[in-house]
This record gives sequence, C-alpha cells and structure tokens, in this order.
Amino acid sequence: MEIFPESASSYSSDIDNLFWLIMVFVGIAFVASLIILIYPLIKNHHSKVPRAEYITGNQKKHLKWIVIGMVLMAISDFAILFIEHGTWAKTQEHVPDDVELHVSVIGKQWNWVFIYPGPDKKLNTADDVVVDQLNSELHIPINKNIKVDIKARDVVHSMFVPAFRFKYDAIPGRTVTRWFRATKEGKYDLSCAEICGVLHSNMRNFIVVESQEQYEEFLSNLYQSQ
Ligand SMILES: [Cu+2]
Repeated sequence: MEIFPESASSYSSDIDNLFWLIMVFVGIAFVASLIILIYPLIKNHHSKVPRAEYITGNQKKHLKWIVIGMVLMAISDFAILFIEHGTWAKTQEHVPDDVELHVSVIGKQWNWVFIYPGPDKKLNTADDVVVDQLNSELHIPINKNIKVDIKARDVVHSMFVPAFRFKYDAIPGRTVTRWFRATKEGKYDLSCAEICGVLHSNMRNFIVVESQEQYEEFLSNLYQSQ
C-alpha cells in the first residue's frame, strides 16, 4: 500500500522513514492513552463504584504518574531527535558543494517568481532572468543538485513540492537556502502551503525535471527571449 505522494528526490525516502518513525512513537502513545482513558471507566463503572473519589492530584502516589508520563514523553522526543539527526543534517544544514543550478524562488501575492542565473551562471548578478508568470514552470536537470534561495515579497508563503518532500516557509526579509536533487523526470507541483490571502490557491506552479540537454535548451531559449 502506497500512502505517500509520488517520490522524486534523492532524500524522499529519508523523510518518509521519519514519518514512520514518528508514527510508531505517536501510535504507541495513542493506544496507551486510550487504555488509560477507557480502563478506569470500566473498572469504576457505577454498578461497582457508586460514589466517585475526588482526587486533587497533588499526593505523591498521584504525582508519580504525572512524572512517569513526562519522562516517557521526554525520552521519546530525544529518541526521535537522535534518530532523525542524520536526515536533518543532510536536508537542512549542508547544501552540497557541487551545485548545478542556484535559483531564487520568491513567493508573492499570488504567484511564485523564479530567478535564474544569467549566462554567467551566477545568481544575484545583473544578467539574472526573472520569470514572473502565473502557473509558470521551474525547469531543472535530473540528478543534479539544485540550490534554492526561498524568499517572500509581502507575507509569509511556504514553498511546497510534495514529490521532493520539500517544504519551507518563505519569510519576508529572510533568505532560506535549501537544496534538492530530483531523481525522476516529470512535472511536479510547486504550491504554496501557507494561507496567504484570497488568491492563495492561485499559487500553483510546477517544477519540470528534464534531461541535461533539454534543460540546457530551455535555458538558451530563456536567454534568447530576454
Ligand atoms: Cu502563498
């Protein structure tokens, strides 16, 4: 049974594994809570216990259970932190050195704006190319590291590419730099995952993953259109 959306980036499965990891911890806590809730209802049914006992919860024998719960919760949190640390470092702390394309993706009311580096291959120079069209596509080559500067022009948006397991807030005044490597050719949704105004749902753009040749052809056409 496949419960996840299509998977098309080098670290999709790492993120999916984290989902299952947290699911196991939360699942155990969920079942335990239900037992703790339902068992006393049955045990203290009014046919057996006609008069309820009033518990203030500040006696030692009651406090013990609060502390046990807190400790178990803290252990779970640290276990998750410990196990996920590798994935966190890979996806968020280090951008790989060999980057094929460095782009800006800017959220605004209501569209995603893409800024490609110009023929000098460097972003934030005079020859950068701005693509600001509703539902436009960001073209990238397959199996290459893409570095993304995520920004916002007005309010908070969130750059969400489900197939890449990529989701980061775009915050005005800040540049959030992340990366991904697409592993499957195709056209994938790039939408906004933060309610950002009445036309929030217009922010449906796409990432097109294509071969190196197709990508270079796209770039040269883009440069010619300038
Ligand atoms: Cu938005």
